[in-house]
Amino acid sequence: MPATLFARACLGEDVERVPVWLMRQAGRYMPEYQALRRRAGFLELCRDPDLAATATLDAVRYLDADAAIIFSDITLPADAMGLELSFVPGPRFARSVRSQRDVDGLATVDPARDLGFVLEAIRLVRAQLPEDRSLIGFVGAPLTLAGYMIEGEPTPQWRELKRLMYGKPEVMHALLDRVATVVADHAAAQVRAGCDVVQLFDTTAGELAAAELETFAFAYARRVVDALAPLGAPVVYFARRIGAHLEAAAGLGQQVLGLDWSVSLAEARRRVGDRMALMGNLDPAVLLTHRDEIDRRVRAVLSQATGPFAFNLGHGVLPPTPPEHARQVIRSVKEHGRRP
Ligand code: 1CP
Repeated sequence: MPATLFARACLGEDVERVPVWLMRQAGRYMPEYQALRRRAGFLELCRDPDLAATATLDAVRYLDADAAIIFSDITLPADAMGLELSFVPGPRFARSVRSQRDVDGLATVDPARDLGFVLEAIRLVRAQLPEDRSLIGFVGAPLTLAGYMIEGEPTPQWRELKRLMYGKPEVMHALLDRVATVVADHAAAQVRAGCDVVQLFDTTAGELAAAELETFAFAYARRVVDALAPLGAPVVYFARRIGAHLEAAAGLGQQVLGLDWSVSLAEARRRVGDRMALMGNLDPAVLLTHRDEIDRRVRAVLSQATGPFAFNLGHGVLPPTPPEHARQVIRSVKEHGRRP
């Protein structure tokens, strides 16, 4: 199968148009998704390959995006490790991990056995997705997934994560080591099942103090990138609020650095050099305005983007976004993102 527009941009090739997809493109802003959710809970959707494939395909078809992203969640591998996940409506684990005993009690994960529903959904999507669209597999980066496992649920300040990191660094490393193995295996299995690009979500990395980033975030993300390298699928490393550490965040061996709106693409390009592909970074709140404003802001992002680039939002589509506005982003990028 020839590489898609998005995969080629990820690999740093000159492409005829800037490719575009949207983080959380299969989510609550879409009426089709809301209809699926009336039939099934979020976890049921994730665990039913037919429904997960439908959610994935509905979004890419509605938007006419250059990539589909498999409908799943970063927290599922932690459920497979035995933490018992529920969504209420955000993720919550019945148990959290705060001691060496807790780490020792984590189950080992075989992706085919324990997360086979994700792999089956990938195969179903692949069978129906046009060949010129990418199918993106994803995992949480070790720090971000470990953060949820320590806290048990999303928290604003990640206090338990930091208490463990500063207070018992050896336990933190033991946990990150286990998580890195699980997410690397899961990501590799997604590529083997049919994904041609992998995204590593390190949403929480930007919360760490500068002195801790390399040791607790980047070193483990690099392990996942290294494990994927032999498979040949480009890897996007996405982090939030990482503007102060762009050079380091670009140095994980990945092909693409995904950015939020806290740093301009022009500055990012100056600091990471010409070769690394960038992805981002429109503020998703722009989609709450109106179509002319969206078009103007898309052009502003495009005008800053030199070198290998894929358009995205700086974080997920917000649930109150009018669906037509999400579609406007794609349309504007296709109209204004042609390159000579
Ligand atoms: O229907 C619902 O109420 C569930 C909403 C929802 C959806 C659609 C959640 C809950 N997760 C998802 C799917 C999801 N999650 C995708 C699917 C594909 C797509 O992008 O279309 C992806 C890539 C994720 C990744 C994810 N989940 C991240 C990393 C990226 C990010 O948004 O920061 C994180 C941190 C999660 C955890 C999570 N899942 C859901 C919630 C509410 C949370 C907590 C964090 C948050 O509020 O975003």
